[in-house]
Amino acid sequence: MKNSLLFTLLLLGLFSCVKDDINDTSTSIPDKEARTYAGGKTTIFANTSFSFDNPAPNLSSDNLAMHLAGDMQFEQAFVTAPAAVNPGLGAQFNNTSCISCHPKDGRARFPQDINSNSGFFLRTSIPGTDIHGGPNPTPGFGGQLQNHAIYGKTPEVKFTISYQDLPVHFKDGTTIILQKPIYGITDSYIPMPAQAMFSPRIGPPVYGLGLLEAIKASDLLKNEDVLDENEDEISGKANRVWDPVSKTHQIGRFGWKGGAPSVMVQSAGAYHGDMGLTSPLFPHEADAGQTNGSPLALSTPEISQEILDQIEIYCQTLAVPAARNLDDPMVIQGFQIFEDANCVACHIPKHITGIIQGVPAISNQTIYPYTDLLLHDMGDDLADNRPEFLANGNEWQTRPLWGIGLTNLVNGHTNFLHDGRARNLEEAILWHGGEAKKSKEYYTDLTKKERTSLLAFLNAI
Ligand code: HEC
Ligand code: HEC
Ligand SMILES: [Ca+2]
Ligand SMILES: [Ca+2]
Ligand SMILES: [Ca+2]
Repeated sequence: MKNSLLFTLLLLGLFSCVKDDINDTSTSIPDKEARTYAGGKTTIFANTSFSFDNPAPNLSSDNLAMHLAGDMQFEQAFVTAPAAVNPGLGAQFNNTSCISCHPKDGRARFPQDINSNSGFFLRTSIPGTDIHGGPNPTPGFGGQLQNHAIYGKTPEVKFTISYQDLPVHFKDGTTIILQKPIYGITDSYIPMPAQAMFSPRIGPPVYGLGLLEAIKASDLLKNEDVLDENEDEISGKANRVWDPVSKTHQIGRFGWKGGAPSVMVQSAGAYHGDMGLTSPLFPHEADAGQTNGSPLALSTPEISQEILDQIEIYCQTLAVPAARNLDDPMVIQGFQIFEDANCVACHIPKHITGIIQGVPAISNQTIYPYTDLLLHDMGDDLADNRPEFLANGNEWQTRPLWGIGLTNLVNGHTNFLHDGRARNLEEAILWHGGEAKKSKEYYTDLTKKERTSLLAFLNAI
């Protein structure tokens, strides 16, 4: 009895020894603890359908009060003036509230009906630039096409869409058919200039943005390699865009081409272009080209500076969800593939934030957003062929990947990329071309199990 127990114990010991050895050879994810706290001290642990809609847990009481006020503003639906509450919508607009395009502070799904009230719209411009080097507004239409209007007014256009099949072949014989959307316009209120270019965009998630804003410009510029001097075929470039607040050029950090320098400018721009609401930052109605709207500055902007300040703090201080399952062997293998496929060249895992005056919660944080915030040529299939400041028609800004695995739980869909064309994470990878072509090919050469592991890693961060 005694002996056989000893024997069993020995066996067990041996077994666990062997098991430990297996664990040791499969590398664990380095900095696991720090990666779990993807947003530093702003991180929250909440795997629910509201994972994106939480104030950072470390906010000062002043900032929290502003955040909560901004939360309310983010949800306000605007209506035709005059009205007792939230007047001033339009005359032309794409949607009526921030939340309708950033549902639960996450991302909008690709609309079934391209002209429904959705998180989708087309930007527009003609060749050349404006006085600040930005997109040259399309005469009569400005920089964005509004496909809705208040009662009695005319939308600028309606959008059209058709699809082209793009087969992708894997080394193991699997084929996947991507659907390439081809956009157009119809029913324009005046003829569309023939040279007009269009760029499709969908509402991205809005958590963690203050942290991205707080990364020092000098740290971002260190990762630039405009002339590809290290010859890895990857040439990140920061966008430099006009900042109407400081009236200088600044690094572009927000929007799918990095076209906005700050949360403030992006948000005031959204009130203006997406909803037709004037503010101290954009005092003229967006529909300046139309005879049916007033291009004049209103004596009182439709959105006050106070609301802009609240909405800014709100978008700056939404908590980042913690990474999950980093001990799962598949996730660990996926991490290794993420490195080996050189996804990390653009989706740079780690950054350290500088200081944002008045918002200590997002200052001096070690974060894992998985982006370089730089522009990259992503190939012809993904191109919009429309420049935006330094971004050419093939370039897009590397997206942060933190929290991306919670998209389905929060938003009930998995539509990714700048216009929501990818129907799942795998398709998002398969759309990568240009500078990311090698990474894409690394992926299509993997076995099914390895591909699943990489997707498991994306779903865990
Ligand atoms: C009609 C849909 C729509 C509405 C309404 C809308 N947004 Fe957006 N939002 C977008 C799209 C599309 C983008 C990407 C823009 C681009 O690429 O230039 C975006 C980008 C952003 C970003 C930058 C996110 C990032 O990671 O780059 C912020 C911040 C933002 N919106 C805040 C707001 C706020 C605040 C409001 C309300 C005042 C609002 N949005 C209203 C569609 C919308
Ligand atoms: C050359 C730079 C580069 C490389 C390398 C790269 N990416 Fe990307 N990635 C981007 C850019 C730029 C976008 C945004 C493209 C767009 O929206 O059209 C993006 C978008 C994504 C998205 C969708 C994000 C969103 O919010 O919709 C995922 C997922 C993704 N990349 C994963 C990967 C993986 C996995 C790899 C490695 C196999 C990889 N990327 C390699 C630059 C890169
Ligand atoms: Ca208005
Ligand atoms: Ca317009
Ligand atoms: Ca390079």
